[in-house]
Amino acid sequence: MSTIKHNWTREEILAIYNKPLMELLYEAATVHRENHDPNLVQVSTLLSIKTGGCPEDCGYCPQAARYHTDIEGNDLMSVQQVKAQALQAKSGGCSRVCMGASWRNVKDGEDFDQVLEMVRTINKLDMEVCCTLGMITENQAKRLAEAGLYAYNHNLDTSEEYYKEVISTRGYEDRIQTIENVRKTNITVCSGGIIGMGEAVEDRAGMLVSLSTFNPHPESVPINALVPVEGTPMEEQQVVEIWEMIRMVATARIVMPETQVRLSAGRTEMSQEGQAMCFFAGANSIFAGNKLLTTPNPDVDEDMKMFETLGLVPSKPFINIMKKPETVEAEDSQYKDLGEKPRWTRPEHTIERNEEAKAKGKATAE
Ligand code: SAM
Ligand code: DTB
Ligand code: SF4
Repeated sequence: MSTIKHNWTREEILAIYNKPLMELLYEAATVHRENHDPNLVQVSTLLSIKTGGCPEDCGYCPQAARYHTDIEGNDLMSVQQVKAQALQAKSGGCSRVCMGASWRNVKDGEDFDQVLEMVRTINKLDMEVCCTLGMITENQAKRLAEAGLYAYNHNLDTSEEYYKEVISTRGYEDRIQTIENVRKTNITVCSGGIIGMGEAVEDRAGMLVSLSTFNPHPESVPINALVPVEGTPMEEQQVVEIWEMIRMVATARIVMPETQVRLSAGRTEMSQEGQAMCFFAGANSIFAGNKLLTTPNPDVDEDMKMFETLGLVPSKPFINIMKKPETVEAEDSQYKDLGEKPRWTRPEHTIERNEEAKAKGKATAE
């Protein structure tokens, strides 16, 4: 078994990322085999339970209200709608449903109560439930855990230094605080980031330093390739080369041997041969379904054919824990709605490309 190390430095990680590719692949595949069944892949489906109209200025995101993108916004879905979609995903071989909301942070109240009910409902379908709802407090994390949440996704997105070039409305330290709040419960942590936002290789290594110095490591690390969406500040970014994705996946695998490394956004631009190299390099989970949150994803049939060609088998839910989390009904909850109004950081420095995209959005709307 590989040793689990929590004090990786940027230099060590860069040295791994920049190895000759054949050496990097061999090393990553070896670590992968020592820690995982290389033929198993965990399949999640994404469900955008509340879409668009977000107050944040994340430079990559089509759901930020200030940019003018073509997406269709939606209020919070009903529990019944969520149940129907979860059942469909289950019959398609998905073991996990990941519900995303275009919120800066969770606010106590009716909407959050409804999300808790969605968590209970999916848990009862014997599926893993994941949520990505923005920043959460310790009490909110405990309420999600009590409802039966399996994982909470909260991405660091990039290095602490480059984060300031991407988002001005929230701080890196609040992202870390949220992950620490999740860690105070038995919910597993899903945290990763995006490559292809104009960051340097040093920033990719910096993000992996932040992730791999968490103790324990996140149970799941999504590696997204930026999907450049028209109207966002990053609309003109070049799509990342597959080689960069392969290097990022392999490096994440080596520095976090036991973690599920998730080949996430950007797969529509990748060939199946390219994706196969990512699986060889240690990726062992994906998002399946024709849509991510708002942007396209490969056809489910195509993915299933790819699995067949590669001999990959979708894993059953809860194989990484002893049993599925229990769910407590709302009326039996030991945690109250505290009506919290936490003061999450608002750095509000200026990011030129975000300001330009915002001004362009305003002009188009007028
Ligand atoms: N609002 C919540 C938050 O920001 O934490 C949850 C939803 S947010 C859309 C989830 C993640 O999707 C982001 O952290 C980011 O990593 C990823 N994402 C958003 N837009 C993307 C894009 N255009 N390309 C790749 N990944 C993207
Ligand atoms: C993650 O790291 N990637 C997923 C999930 N976690 C929530 C989201 C990708 C979103 C891509 C852009 C979109 O479809 O809006
Ligand atoms: Fe909002 Fe999340 Fe998109 Fe940022 S990434 S704009 S917080 S939905």
